Amino acid sequence: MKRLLALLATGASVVGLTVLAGPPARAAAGCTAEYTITSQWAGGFQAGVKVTNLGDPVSDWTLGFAMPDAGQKVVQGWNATWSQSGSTVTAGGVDWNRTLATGASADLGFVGSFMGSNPVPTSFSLNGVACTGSVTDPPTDPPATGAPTDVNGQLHVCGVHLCNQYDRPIQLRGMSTHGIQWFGACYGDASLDALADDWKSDLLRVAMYVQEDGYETDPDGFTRQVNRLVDMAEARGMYALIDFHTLTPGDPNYNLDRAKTFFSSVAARNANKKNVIYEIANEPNGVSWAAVKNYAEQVIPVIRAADPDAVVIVGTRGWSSLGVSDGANESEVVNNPVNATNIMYAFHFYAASHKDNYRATVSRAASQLPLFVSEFGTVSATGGGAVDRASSIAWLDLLDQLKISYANWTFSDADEGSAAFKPGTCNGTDFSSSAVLTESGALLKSRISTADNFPTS
Ligand code: IDC
Repeated sequence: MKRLLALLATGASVVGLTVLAGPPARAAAGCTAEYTITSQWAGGFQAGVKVTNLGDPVSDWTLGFAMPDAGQKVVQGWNATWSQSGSTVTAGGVDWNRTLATGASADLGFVGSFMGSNPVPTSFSLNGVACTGSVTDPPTDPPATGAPTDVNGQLHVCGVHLCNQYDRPIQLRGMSTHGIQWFGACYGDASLDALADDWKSDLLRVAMYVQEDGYETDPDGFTRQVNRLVDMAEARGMYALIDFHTLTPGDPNYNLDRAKTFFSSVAARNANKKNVIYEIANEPNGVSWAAVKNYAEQVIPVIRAADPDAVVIVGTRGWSSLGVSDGANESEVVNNPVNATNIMYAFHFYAASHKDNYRATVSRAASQLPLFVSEFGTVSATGGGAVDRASSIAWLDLLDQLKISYANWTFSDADEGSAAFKPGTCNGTDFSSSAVLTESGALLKSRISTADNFPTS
């Protein structure tokens, strides 16, 4: 069952209303609702609502609001059970956000039909009590023109979001290389032109394996290759995510000295660039969060000493699953965060293997931790098998809704389902036609190449 999607036919009347217990009689109540139109097109729009409970904790909730025009309909919503009667919209909590502590928020969203001339709903209420505070108007900025790095400049973390030079949340959408020790032929001028110009990718993740014939075999050579790709991304206006691709062994401390050597070098060399983000450990596995945190707290100061203002991404337990693949969850990070600022936590998923419970974790964790999906696949966790379209789309919709940045595994012609190009493509010169794309590549290109929505003020 797709718990994230509550489908409503356009024009439906009340469907699936949850019966709700309101707050106890004299309980303090109150809320804020932040409404943001995340994108719009002819005939429709997508909106997010962040509702924050300002009153006593609630164990169940209903959000109500009025569409400004009864012609506006919720077509498909997520992270709540949605219904609509006339212009009145009702959203009820679902398993993973039903309980809201004082000060806690739930992020919901929906696709609506027909924008109308007045796009801002009114009369937000939580369990019948009117919400005060901000209702965010849709962004009035003209669509930003220019390359992603030109529009956004130096990035930083603000709250749980990745923010641009205007201190506004943004989402970066892009692709990860495969192991650069194997697929160098895929990262030349022509393929990166296609990534920037045709795919309109915002970022390139540079996956530098440490083992498996990677960095440990030739530190200087791999450092040069990474720097070359940083420059190629910069020349095309894309962010570059430098991924220290630890995988086996899973304890990043095994590579601590290598990490210090590598990051002190690349951070010094790229300190003045605005397009670099550092990812210090791809996928810790078979290791405790405490050990990962210890590693991070030794590597981050090395980066800061050379490049003080760059965003750093920290891998998480259980192959960067926030611990879920080890039977844990995000609370171990929430309760024991890395002692550093301007950092985000990695969350990785493979859509055919990781579904509702992983999405529920991300939905929950996203209001507490800055998350960056620095790697994900549309297939199984082996990197192969069939594309799981439904799960991939549910994931991508959720990431868009939450403004979580992502990089897809892989921008390569590897002979496996996760690769974007058909085998042999990187020996040729065509990286632009649809003929060279796999099913995964076609899906990702269609998602990444849509217009960005970067605020400019
Ligand atoms: C896979 C590659 C595959 C390679 C294998 C071992 O797709 O060609 O043989 O690594 O190096 C990850 C890892 C990523 C994996 C990917 C798919 O970060 O290195 O790539 N995956 O298995 N985590 C979950 C899945």
